[in-house]
Amino acid sequence: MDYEAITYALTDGVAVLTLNRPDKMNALNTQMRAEIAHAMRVAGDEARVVVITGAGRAFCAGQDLGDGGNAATLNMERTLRDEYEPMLRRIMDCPVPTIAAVNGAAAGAGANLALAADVVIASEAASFTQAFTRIGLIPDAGGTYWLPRQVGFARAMGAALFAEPVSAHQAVEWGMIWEAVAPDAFDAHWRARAAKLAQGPTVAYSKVKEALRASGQNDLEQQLALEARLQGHCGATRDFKEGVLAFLEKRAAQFEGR
Ligand code: T3D
Repeated sequence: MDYEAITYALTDGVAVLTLNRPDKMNALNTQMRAEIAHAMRVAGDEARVVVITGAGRAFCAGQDLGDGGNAATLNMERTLRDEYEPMLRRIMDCPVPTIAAVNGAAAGAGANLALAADVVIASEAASFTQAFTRIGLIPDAGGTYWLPRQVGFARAMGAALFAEPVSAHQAVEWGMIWEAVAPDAFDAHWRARAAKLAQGPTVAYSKVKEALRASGQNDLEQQLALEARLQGHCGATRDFKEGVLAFLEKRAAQFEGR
């Protein structure tokens, strides 16, 4: 597939998917959603980590409000079901770690696209805005799922009702994202984070994701059973053997990702 609304590059196991409509603050249109879903599938097959970032000064301004005709004729239920959901599922179900490298404003569905990634690293220039009620909508693209789980009910409700930008530092403080980095160090920082994950025990990372994402639905008994099953799988990998050997030999492990 030739991409128009994103760019995609794979280097040393790191797939970088860049939202690439900078003149529209990387707002999501039908084309971009399809391309993200496609690129996530490709990356899940060939990369050891996937980074989603934005070109220009914004990460993503959410739905392209000029796309698909006027507001009165939009079928938002269909768009969310047939376009947003498949895109978000590709991100959440990706077998390798995903990083949202949020370079600037993340608004509406753009904020919630970032929250669908496993790790969110933000520039201090970034902000997260549940902009939806400003235009008479509710948070979508997973926002009503992620927010209360990540930041608690009171903050989720306040963020949704007031629709004010949440700074990168506040987002860290709230537990919404992993870290905020000075703008001049941001690029090198997320690249180093991605490189570290690309050289790590890929099978274990995939099972970490499976276990943590299942924990919201499971009771303790189910979760302990899941951990035992997944650990059994990890224990059979070459990376586990290498990890233990490297520890005993007091050297850095050389993980192969299998
Ligand atoms: O269809 C459905 O299924 C519904 C789904 C809805 C999901 C949603 O995401 S609803 C929420 C949509 N998003 C927003 O309401 C956010 C709108 N944008 C902003 O709040 C701001 O643009 C930003 C905070 C992202 C950035 O602000 P700033 O001051 O840095 O830039 P700007 O001047 O506002 O925008 C620059 C250009 O990008 C401008 O175009 P122009 O005047 O230079 O030609 C602006 O119109 C355009 N732009 C920004 N956001 C969008 C957009 N164009 C289309 N859609 C956008 N969402």
